[in-house]
Amino acid sequence: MQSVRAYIGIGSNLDHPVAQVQHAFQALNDLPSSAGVVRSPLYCTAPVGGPPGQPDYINAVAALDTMLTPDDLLNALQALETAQGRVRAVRWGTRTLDLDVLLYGQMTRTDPWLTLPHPRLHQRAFVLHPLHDIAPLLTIPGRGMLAELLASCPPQAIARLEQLSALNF
Ligand code: A4P
Ligand code: MG
Repeated sequence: MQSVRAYIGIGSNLDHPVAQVQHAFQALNDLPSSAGVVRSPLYCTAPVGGPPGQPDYINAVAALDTMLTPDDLLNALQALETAQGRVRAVRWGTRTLDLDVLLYGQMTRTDPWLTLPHPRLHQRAFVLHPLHDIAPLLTIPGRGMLAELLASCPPQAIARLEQLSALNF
């Protein structure tokens, strides 16, 4: 079986978010039948939605080549979230680690358990900026060119914390 390039969105705003995201890069690289290809710089981002008063997020994106099926990949990501102390209490509430499948190759599906591409990816600067850093020529199935989505997405307070050259896993 050939591997598929998947893009994983990473977010944390609880319990040392920078360390949580760095730990997640390592854990993603260690997933079975998968290898980390490149990771984005870290971003500090204002919360979008959710309860008021939550701390800023650290966000990033990782590219993986994986032979896991999309369902097995999501199961593996949820296990990593749990291993890093994720508790699902409030929708869009604070979290130690959120791992979303942004893209699995060019696959599209609308199953609520796993929607591909991620249903809100095209609206969110905290995803589009790091994704564009590592894959500027991507096309998002059903949405269009990543560079155009980035140019037209709603403004959001975000700051890149690292140089673009710091991209190794
Ligand atoms: N699910 C469906 N499709 C996917 C997919 N492509 N990837 C299902 C991952 N999960 C997917 O997710 C809820 C359910 O979505 C899962 O059970 C899965 O089967 P969750 O991780 O339990 O909860 P969540 O992340 O709170 O929900 P949701 O709706 O995925 O949230 P979003 O849209 O990801 O937003 N602001 C900043 N600045 N940075 C952030 O990272 N994140 C969120 C979460 C809100 N605001 C933010 C950030
Ligand atoms: Mg999520």
